[in-house]
Amino acid sequence: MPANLTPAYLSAEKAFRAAKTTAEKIAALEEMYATIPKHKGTDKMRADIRRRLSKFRQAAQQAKGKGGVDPFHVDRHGAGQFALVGMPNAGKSALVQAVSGAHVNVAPYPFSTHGPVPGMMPFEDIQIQLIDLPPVTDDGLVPGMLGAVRAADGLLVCVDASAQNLLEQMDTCLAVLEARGVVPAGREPPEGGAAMTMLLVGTKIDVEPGAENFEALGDLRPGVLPMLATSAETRQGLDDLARTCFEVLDVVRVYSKEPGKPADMERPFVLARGSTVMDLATEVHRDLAEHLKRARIWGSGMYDGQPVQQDHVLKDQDVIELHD
Ligand SMILES: Nc1nc2c(ncn2[C@@H]2O[C@H](COP(=O)(O)OP(=O)(O)OP(=O)(O)O)[C@@H](O)[C@H]2O)c(=O)[nH]1
Ligand SMILES: [Mg+2]
Repeated sequence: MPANLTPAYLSAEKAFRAAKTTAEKIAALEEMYATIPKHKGTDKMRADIRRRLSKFRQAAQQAKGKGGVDPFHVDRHGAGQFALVGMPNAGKSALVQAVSGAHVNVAPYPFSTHGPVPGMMPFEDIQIQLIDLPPVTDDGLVPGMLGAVRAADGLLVCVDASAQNLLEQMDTCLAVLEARGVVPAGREPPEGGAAMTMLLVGTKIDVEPGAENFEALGDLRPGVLPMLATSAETRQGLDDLARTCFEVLDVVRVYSKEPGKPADMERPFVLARGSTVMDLATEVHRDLAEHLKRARIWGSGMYDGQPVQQDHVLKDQDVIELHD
């Protein structure tokens, strides 16, 4: 056994031995994997942790099929899902409340959020789901939280811009994520990890000198993550936040139209950028996709009602008339 195992690793291993439920075992193994020193001498141990993790994850998946519950699971709604990650008191809950009106627990003391709380953030004619989460600390994540983080389409890394330790907040969040295999998009994730879209959200810029601090952070670490300055109090930056979330989701809104009827402009279909007329038909109705004969488009760069092929790539806010 290599002699250089850290106290954090040993305590995770102890937690694993004490774990009773599969979820506890998974959480402990994730923690062991995050804290084990990474060098040749631990190759075998790391492979063993990965093997046990996949075994327990499989068991959890099967249990879920039989009606077991994951306390961190949130049903997906809307065009995409962003999870909020930040240190205690960063203003995560206040932000979710301000943009969505969700009933989250906003409190002047840290560790006020214990489980995931979803809220819907409107953007023009669609909604984007935000998930308020318990805080990240130097010790890591609440057991089970990593699953909610990885299930999201993107992360809002929240830092209290009005606090002195702004840089440390960001570094801690990114380090805790990276230790668990989650790195910002554009970087190579470790084996079994994931590269995720992340935005750095500065909160409380209404509190002096929050706005200034946040700008200074941008100068200090240029280009680490796209940055957005916000205030739940004055609502500064909240529209920008919604727009930016929409943009990084990389989706298009498409309105379907039945022949001879006006388009349904109330409820767009939301499809991944690059989707085609056929993808839309499949989304509208499987039968329609099977019997699709013709399609016409009203949209950018086309004349109104121009016929389009099934493999035509859709743009945001196109209107498509489908004929079966
Ligand atoms: N002035 C001002 N205060 C804010 C703002 N956002 C949050 N706060 C305050 O900061 C404190 C913490 O906010 P929360 O939203 O509960 O923080 P949190 O990140 O959810 O905290 P945990 O759940 O403990 O991780 C509360 O007293 C909020 O009222 C803001 O934009 N402006
Ligand atoms: Mg909270």
